[in-house]
Amino acid sequence: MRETLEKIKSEALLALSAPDAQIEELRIKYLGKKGELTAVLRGMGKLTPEERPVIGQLANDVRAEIEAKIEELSSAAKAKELENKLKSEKLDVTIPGEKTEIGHFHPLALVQRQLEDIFLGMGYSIVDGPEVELDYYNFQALNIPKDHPARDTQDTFYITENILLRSQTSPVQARVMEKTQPPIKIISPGRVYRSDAVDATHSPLFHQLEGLVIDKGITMGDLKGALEMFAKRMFGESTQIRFRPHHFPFTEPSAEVDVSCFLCGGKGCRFCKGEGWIEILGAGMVHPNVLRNCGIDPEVYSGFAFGLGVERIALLKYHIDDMRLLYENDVRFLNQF
Ligand code: 2NL
Repeated sequence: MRETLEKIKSEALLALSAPDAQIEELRIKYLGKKGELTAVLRGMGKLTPEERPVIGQLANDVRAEIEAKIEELSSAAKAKELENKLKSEKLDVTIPGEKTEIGHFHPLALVQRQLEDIFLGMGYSIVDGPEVELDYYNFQALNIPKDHPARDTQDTFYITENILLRSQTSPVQARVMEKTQPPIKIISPGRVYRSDAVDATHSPLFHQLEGLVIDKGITMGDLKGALEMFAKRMFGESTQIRFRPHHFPFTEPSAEVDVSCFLCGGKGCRFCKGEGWIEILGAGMVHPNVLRNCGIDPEVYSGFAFGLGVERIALLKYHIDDMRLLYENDVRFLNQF
């Protein structure tokens, strides 16, 4: 029996030291329940009482030695496996990252936000309203009845006879006046629509920002002060403004407002076409009919209103000569902002 044990030991150790040794298979072969060593231990009953502890001790020693060898081999294999994994999955933190393109605001959005910031800073609130609007709020409430010639210059898209795409953002303000008594101090930026053919300065969809201030004792002086402050914040502290008489159905008196050219300072250059002045908006004192239509007593309250085209301001600010560039979404153009 002693010889059998020695033989198992030397055979097992030899098999385990082969470079391609299948460790798990060998463990089962020598140490498993049906393995060779177990078979020897089963035969221990036939030994004499003197032999039994000696052989038992030897069998345990053989098992321990084989187990130690297996343990040594499998931890070496595990270490090797880890080393391979670390090598093949190595992360090189010095490789330059892949660039992710991050979007940014469209030039029109940039200008609209700048305009909003200026008026927010002057105490105005921003209001929103529907783009699909009733003829009543878009025209009638604003002193433009069904047969008025201003309907031609503001021709828009009709959904039905009385529902249309708003041609200005004033209907938003008419709705506010109808619901709230003064003081009112609001701006309404947003999309507006006109039935215009596309060219360098026209588009059937564009953006407006209108302002409305109503309170007791509001005068043309307040309008001039507000627009002068706006012009200086938008175009620079040295900017001056000029009012030219005009006509709008919803204001009386009405004016078109120019700013001194922010490139030549008013001397006249190619940018302002030698004029020294650049038109930027329309304005006036809110017509008493408009106040009355919206439930505000013109004997008690007065107010001013103004409206500007966001595209026009963007073209001026960025020296863009064709409005279509703002809508084509060519990234070569957009990336410049
Ligand atoms: C322009 C300039 C303007 C207004 C818009 C307005 C709004 C209300 C009452 C009175 Cl609720 N007026 N907005 C006033 C003057 C000019 O826009 O060129 N529009 C065609």
